[in-house]
Amino acid sequence: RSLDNLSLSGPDKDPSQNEVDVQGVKVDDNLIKKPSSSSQSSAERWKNDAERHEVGVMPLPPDPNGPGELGKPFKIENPDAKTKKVIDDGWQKNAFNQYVSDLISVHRTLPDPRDEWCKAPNRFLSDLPSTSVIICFHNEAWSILLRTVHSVMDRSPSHLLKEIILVDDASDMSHLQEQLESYMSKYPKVKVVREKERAGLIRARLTGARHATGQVLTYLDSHCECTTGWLEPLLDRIARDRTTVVCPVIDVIDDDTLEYHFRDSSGVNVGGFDWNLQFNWHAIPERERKKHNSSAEAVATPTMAGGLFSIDKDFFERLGTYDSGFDIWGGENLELSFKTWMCGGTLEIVPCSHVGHIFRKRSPYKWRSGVNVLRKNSIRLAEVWLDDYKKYYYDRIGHDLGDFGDVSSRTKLRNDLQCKTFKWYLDNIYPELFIPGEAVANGEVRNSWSSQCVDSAVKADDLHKPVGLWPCHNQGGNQYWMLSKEGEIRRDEACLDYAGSEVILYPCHGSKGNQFWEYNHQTQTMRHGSSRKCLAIGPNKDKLLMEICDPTEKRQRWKFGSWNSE
Ligand code: LR7
Ligand code: MN
Repeated sequence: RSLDNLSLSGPDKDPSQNEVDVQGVKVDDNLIKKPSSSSQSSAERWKNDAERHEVGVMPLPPDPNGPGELGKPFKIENPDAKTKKVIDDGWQKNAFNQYVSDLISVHRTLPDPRDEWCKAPNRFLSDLPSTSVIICFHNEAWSILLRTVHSVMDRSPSHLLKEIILVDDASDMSHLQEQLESYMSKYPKVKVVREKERAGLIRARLTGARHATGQVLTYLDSHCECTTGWLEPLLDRIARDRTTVVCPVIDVIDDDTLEYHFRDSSGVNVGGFDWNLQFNWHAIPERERKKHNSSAEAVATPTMAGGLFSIDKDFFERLGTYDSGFDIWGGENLELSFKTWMCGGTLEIVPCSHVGHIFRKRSPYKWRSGVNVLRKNSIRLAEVWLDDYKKYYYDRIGHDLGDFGDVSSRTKLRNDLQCKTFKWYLDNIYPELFIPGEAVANGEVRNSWSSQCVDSAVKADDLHKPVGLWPCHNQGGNQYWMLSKEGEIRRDEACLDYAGSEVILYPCHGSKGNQFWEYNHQTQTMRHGSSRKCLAIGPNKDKLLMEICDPTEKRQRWKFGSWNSE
């Protein structure tokens, strides 16, 4: 059998016709499973099907009763040793369960996630611009990439989908090198573009944009699934105003079972960021909620997550696309968010549009060695867009900027476009953000007797856990704290909190009580609000304690990095 006479049976074809999808090269016929016969359950059909994975992935034909259909979870129960090894390899390579993905049809069905509001007649303009969908990837799993592409083709109105541009960012996985063109040649709308050398996500996206012929660019990560009606609501917002940049609601596809978790309109979040220049999610603020009659209407968002959005091609160019000095990954989402708002546009999340994304817990691919790529990207971002506020980011990274390259052309762009200030952006678009300059004191919280500093990361995983201690290092990071006017000791949205047992990190609530700390400059003690006890370090210098205040006790003496003038 040669590859040429095998073709994929799309959803338009009758799945019962005995056609088998094979893209593996060294395929033994015995290993190819035929589409399900009614007597066999899908679970049985694929159980311990480890061999299939060793010969490369063959996309499965549609099967209404197959695993993962309707977005349901698929679990491999009690795999034998051989299968377990294949599962582990898949995790290792991709940081998600590739084995499970390989057993789910690349055309699997998903429920329609849309709010009734979205389905009203004439909800969207009838004359919408067409879009080029651009998907960049570096070493993406075959079945995951195909499912992304098919979900676009299967669920986008043909006249709105100008093309799909796959930008291969110098992958070395053999399925991507050897089988991509032959597979995609069956789909005239799909174009494959190759980077000769690793360009990084951001420059790969720019390559995609150069090849695009649609009026609107739509970017997706390479492990996504688009749901019914995802495209029209995005294009509608852009058709009404070319300077509106839009993101779908990003639903979670489970990294282990590939279950599709829908987020209904009431659970929609908007994007923010913290002073590490890291993106984060928030509930829609009241000021924005009040503007809408239905929770399905598009909402303004201060920032975008980065991977999934549509933008008018001309507007993207007017904004100077991305900073091509950004390497590999990161920072580009905030750059585009800030300049969209500051240079005359609007950024929105569109609850009628849902796209699933596999969130990974680690990055599976190689980064450049020897440079902190993300930090360098963020410094370029801060230099160009943050005005004086950049110092708050630099406080976090210990003011060590290193060589971040030349940003003069980006600064010129900002001046030429006469964009508004970052202060305008914070006051008008993101008033919820805590501004470190409004803190009473900031920097390290040092125990004067031991030279230990309060030290904790404040990621979601660190909340509700005891606050740590570490020798003071004077580099910001996990030792950077702020004493707010309200008496909180905080970093971003995490506050030191004491409820009678240990001093922990807790989301700031703004109502004093367990998060209220009162510093006494004379005695250097830090008295806690509700308990009236004082913060101390244990005699072994290894943990925080709360003790009856005693100004003669050296273990209760603390110093803040610096005090802001009042
Ligand atoms: O060198 C590279 N070349 C690439 O083409 C590195 C990565 N890539 C591709 C990669 O194959 C993937 O398709 O770039 C895409 C994004 O990388 P991921 O999926 O490893 O990272 P992520 O999902 O955490 O990425 C989020 O942040 C990135 C950097 O800022 C990009 O903006 C991603 O597009 C973005 N993803 C999303 O917004 C989806 C929702 C995640 C959240 C929050
Ligand atoms: Mn991703």
